[in-house]
Amino acid sequence: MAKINVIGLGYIGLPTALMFASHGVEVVGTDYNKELVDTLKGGKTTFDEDGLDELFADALAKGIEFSTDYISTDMYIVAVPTPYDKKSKKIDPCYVIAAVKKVMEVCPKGATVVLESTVSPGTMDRFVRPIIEENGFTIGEDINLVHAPERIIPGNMVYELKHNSRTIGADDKAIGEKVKELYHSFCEGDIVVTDIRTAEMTKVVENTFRDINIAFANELAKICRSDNMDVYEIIRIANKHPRVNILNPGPGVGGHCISVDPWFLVGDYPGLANIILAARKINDSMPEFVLKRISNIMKENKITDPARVGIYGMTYKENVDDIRESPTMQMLECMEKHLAHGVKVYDPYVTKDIAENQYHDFDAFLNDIDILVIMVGHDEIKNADEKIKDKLVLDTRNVCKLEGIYRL
Ligand code: SAJ
Repeated sequence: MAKINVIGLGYIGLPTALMFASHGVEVVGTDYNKELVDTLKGGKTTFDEDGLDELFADALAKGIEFSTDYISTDMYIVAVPTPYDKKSKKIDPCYVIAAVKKVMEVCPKGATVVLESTVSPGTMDRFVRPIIEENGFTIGEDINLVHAPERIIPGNMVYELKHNSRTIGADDKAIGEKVKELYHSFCEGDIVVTDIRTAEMTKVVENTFRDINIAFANELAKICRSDNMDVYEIIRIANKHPRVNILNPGPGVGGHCISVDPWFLVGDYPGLANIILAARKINDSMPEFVLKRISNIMKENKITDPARVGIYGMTYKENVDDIRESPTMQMLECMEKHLAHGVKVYDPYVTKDIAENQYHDFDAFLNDIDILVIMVGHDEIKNADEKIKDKLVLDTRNVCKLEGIYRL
């Protein structure tokens, strides 16, 4: 079997590298972050995820290596971040470009470069192919190019890596089939081989579909709030229809995927991506909507001191430790602008001090507040009714079973 060099050991690259290694593929995982590589070499994983530690132990036993160097081999899997430029709304391919340039410095002729990172349609043509050609390689002869976008969901990554179906985009079907076989070393799902542009677009479409559907739920929440209707009861009943499946309203859409990828389409297809843009705006407006709810609840209960308000949950969703683009962090920023200083913050998954007035103990946090705002439905809060029953609760995730509390 091929020896592969996985570039980028973050939320996607690390589990993917471990999964390959634990299924008998020789793997070197590379990341430019020395501290991260040293942690992995020291036998520790770098984030929390169900089953990750067990997978790590297995991969270590099978001989996975970690390095800050790129190695010379015939298969590269690139899994680096792909943010968007906030002004142009287009993809910022700087990490992809840097990684592919580094691969070009060490790769032999005949190597296959697989990009796993989510990219806007056309990124491979516009940014990746020119780098390969500038290095004197002919694509299809000297270097094979593949796009194999990941589909795993944080919180259930290890399971989904194994069981999800996947897409592989390749110029050459035979190369696509070869890469498909490699992924089948661990992936039990169906693997579809197509062309690169289709694979790029399909991945972005999947996340955009979810963003639009969440935006619909969030818009319903706003409509229902404005006219005193119970959005949760309405969704619960509507979803009994065989062709209706409305998602959950919430305090906003965070994470590095769903809140980012739809912007690629808005940036590249202005004037065409209209529903997509509207959905992004609705989801981005939710942290401020929650802030207004808090302000009204404070007025209603004659509480004037923001320091009596406690924000529960800083991560972008439940039972993960990832705070990227999180609604809570956006709401805290918004509070800063409105000079609402002093709110208390707590998240059982965030152990580093990253916000003012952040607590690391649930009981101490509860002790110092009157209003509890649930921004993330971690398991801890789902099972805390007894502890929080004397507080004024605003539950933006509909996870609390107490009666008479405030909801979105
Ligand atoms: N959210 C809601 N209401 C819902 C569902 C989600 O408000 O009903 C919020 C979450 O709280 C979170 C955000 O949306 O803030 C996104 O969370 P998510 O669980 O929907 O998705 P991600 O970002 O963790 O992972 C997504 C997945 N894509 C799809 O489901 C189409 C995953 O399969 C992708 O691999 C991942 O993006 C990615 O890396 O692209």
